[in-house]
Amino acid sequence: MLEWLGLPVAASAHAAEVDHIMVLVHWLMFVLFVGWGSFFVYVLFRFRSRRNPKASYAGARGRFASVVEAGVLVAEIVLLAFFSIPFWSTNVDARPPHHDSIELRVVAEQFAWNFHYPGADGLFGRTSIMLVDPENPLGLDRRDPAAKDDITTINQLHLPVGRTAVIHLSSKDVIHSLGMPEMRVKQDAIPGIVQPVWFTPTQTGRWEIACSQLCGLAHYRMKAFYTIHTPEQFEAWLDEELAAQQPQ
Ligand SMILES: [Cu+2]
Repeated sequence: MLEWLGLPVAASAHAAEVDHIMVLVHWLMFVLFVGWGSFFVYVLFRFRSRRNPKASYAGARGRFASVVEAGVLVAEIVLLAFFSIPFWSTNVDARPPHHDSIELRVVAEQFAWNFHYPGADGLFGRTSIMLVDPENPLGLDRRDPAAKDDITTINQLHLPVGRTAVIHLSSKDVIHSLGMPEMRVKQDAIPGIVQPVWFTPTQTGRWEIACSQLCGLAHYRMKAFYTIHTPEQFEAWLDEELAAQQPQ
């Protein structure tokens, strides 16, 4: 079934578990589709007007229908209680320990993705809406000491492989959605809310981030690229960006 779904490469630690749940859901849907489809064809034949000129007002008799419905209900409860809810509590609710993760801010806007890395001090510099301009879409205050080593990028996200990335996701204007199919990550970015999202990339590569929420006329071109580097490549990239972005 997994091959039939044609999913993109699974490149994060929790991806296999998401795929497993998707496979189970698709099996259930497949069984329901075949079941309902054959029942529909049977009913067309069995209750054709030639043999049944007068409608039956009594409806179905027997317990078969209720047994099947109870079966579907049990399958759905099993999927929720034994797969989805445990997955959610271990991968979404349980926040990873702070010390070995890499934290960054992602701020969506019509129609671009802004990325903000805290730099070596681990502190995000002050941002202010008053400082937002086309050159400084995040409104980062470079006079703030914590902002000295901050790195900002537009539509280019870089992360190291094997380290948990914790993204603080927000939006400047309307609801957008951070879609990273290869990481099996999708999270709405909502104005006024900072939503944490985390995942651990397990493969290096370069893929696309798509805005997954219809957010305006140019929604279709609100895309960014994300690169998963080896740790050495990532450090080299950080150094290079820091040197390039130092205030003159
Ligand atoms: Cu968008």
